[in-house]
Amino acid sequence: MTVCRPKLWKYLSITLSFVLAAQLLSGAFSRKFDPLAYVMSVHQRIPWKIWNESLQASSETYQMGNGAETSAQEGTQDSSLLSKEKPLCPPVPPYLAGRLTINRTAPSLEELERTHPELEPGGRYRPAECRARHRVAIVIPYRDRAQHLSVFLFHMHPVLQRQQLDYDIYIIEQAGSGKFNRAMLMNVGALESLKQYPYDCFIFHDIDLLPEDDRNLYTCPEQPRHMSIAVDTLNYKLPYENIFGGVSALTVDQFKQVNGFSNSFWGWGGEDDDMSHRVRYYGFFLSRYPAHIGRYTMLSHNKDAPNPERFDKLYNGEKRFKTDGINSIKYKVLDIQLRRLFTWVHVELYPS
Ligand SMILES: *[C@@H]1O[C@H](CO)[C@@H](O)[C@H](O)[C@H]1NC(C)=O
Ligand SMILES: [Mn+2]
Repeated sequence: MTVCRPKLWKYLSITLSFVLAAQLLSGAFSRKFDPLAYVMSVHQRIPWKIWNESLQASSETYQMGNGAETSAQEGTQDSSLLSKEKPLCPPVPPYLAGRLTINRTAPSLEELERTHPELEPGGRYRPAECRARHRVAIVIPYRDRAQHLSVFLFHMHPVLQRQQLDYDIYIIEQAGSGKFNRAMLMNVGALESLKQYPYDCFIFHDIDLLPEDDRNLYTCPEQPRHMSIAVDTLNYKLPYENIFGGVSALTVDQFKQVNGFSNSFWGWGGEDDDMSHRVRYYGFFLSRYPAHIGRYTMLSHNKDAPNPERFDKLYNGEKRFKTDGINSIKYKVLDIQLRRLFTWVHVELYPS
């Protein structure tokens, strides 16, 4: 007995440590990987963190940092004379205001045009002081919302300019009085904007949503980014986890990989959830800024009748991802105008 006891302890401790190790390992593997939490913890916190730092940084440090960055970038980036003269813009713009007040009484479009001499024809803007890091097409599906248009432009141009983006706003207006097809209009906006300029990404934007915080950066996302997280009319709460409607950002490559939006959602609803499926089906995941940054005010309007077919379309959507999208869209551009504050695309949509 006395000889056995140390052996018994040895066996016991070995067995125990095996059990413990196995438990730890299985625990690590069985825990569900939550890509959203991952992005929030690693990538999406970065803008907020740098913002805190940039609050303390003076404009001199911003310029110094910038100069160093440019000299390293030169030669590898494009070699045009213009881009060599300008430093690359800082990762976090120094002009941000943080929380914004929403002004729902905008001047008329004519008046607004006079206050934006900095815009090139078609509403194009690039920062004068530096080379933008992101070329962004803001794509807005549109019909019968003249009262929202001026409020939106009044609010958005200053925000996007403080964010030092190379951007343009595309108002994609559906012709006729047939059922509205938001998703097709966004496909058209993406395709038509790329004919004009080599954008890096698209931000698909409902015209009735206004960001309440300019730290909500309209930059190109690493993973498809849902931006309208906390909307005032929804008590600033995310209604469900995989929502992708309202305001969302995709790079040109991501958009092409998922074949754009479905063309088969006529009437209100469903197309954004279909896009959410597409994005995850093709191996991307949804990213989001923190909820206190992704806040929006929604302008009021009469709600359209929901499309009763949307659930069926959603349910069998996966079968159509490869055949229903930018590779099958049918539309005709009736007019395209470079207006002072935006590029206007008037388009007729056809079922495909
Ligand atoms: C909202 O904008 C209008 C038009 O520019 C201006 O007259 C008004 O003072 C603004 N209201 C507030 C509360 O800032
Ligand atoms: Mn709406």
